[in-house]
Amino acid sequence: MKKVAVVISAFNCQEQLKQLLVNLINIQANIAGYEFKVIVVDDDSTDNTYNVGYEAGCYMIAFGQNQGPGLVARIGLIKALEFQPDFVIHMDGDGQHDPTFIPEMISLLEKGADYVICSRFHIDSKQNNTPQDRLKLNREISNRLSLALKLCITDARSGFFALPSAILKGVVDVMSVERYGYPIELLELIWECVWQEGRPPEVEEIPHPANYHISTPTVDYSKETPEEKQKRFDDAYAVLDMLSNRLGLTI
Ligand SMILES: Nc1nc2c(ncn2[C@@H]2O[C@H](COP(=O)(O)OP(=O)(O)OP(=O)(O)O)[C@@H](O)[C@H]2O)c(=O)[nH]1
Ligand SMILES: [Mg+2]
Repeated sequence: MKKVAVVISAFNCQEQLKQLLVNLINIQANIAGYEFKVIVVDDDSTDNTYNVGYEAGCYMIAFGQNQGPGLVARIGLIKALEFQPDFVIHMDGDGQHDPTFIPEMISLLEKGADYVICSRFHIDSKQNNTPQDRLKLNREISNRLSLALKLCITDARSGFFALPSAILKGVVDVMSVERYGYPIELLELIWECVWQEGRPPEVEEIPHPANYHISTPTVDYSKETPEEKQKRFDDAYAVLDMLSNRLGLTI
């Protein structure tokens, strides 16, 4: 039986996480031949997020203080490898990501993909209240990265992705982005890691709805302040700058 580790980054999203875990159990029951391990990384939530994961039987990681999205994801990915899975999937616990895409992700990995992204900005992705600033940010970041790396990516910031453990092992120790934008660095690290094997990376995207109609106690896109929006922009462009310096390229 093959093993899949699912890492869920969670921050103050008790209701969304509860529903996600119910949906995940149904999906697991319908995929034969895979054993799942679900790891929830709780970024010091002040609501019942920890207990929701614990009571559903997830492996729980918690901290005494808030770490930020990039660090939380990396800690979860490192822990996932300890369970010796064949594949690792990361998703957000805030309700933006739909686990019914997991079988398709696994199927693409089985066919040899090095990285599978559920893209919220694919031409076929349904937009649900997507703020204009997110469309602009993701379009620009994804276009610039695609040009520099000769890839065809529409959502370089997606936190819903899957990869083989063998690839993750080669990159997880050097992931350095602690805040937003960590998937941009992860994609570049995978690209480098695979090219070092002497072959072009196989990156696949699955169109996934852009769910910006959700709201949690900490995420409500309709009430987001200009400062909160700016944080996403600043973090993403800081990652592009760092990668440009690292690669000696203009991204
Ligand atoms: N907002 C926030 N999310 C966190 C934090 N730590 C972990 N997370 C998790 O990080 C995930 C991604 O956060 P989002 O704010 O949705 O960021 P994003 O998906 O990269 O970008 P958008 O959805 O376009 O805003 C969420 O599921 C959170 O549970 C934190 O300190 N703040
Ligand atoms: Mg999100």
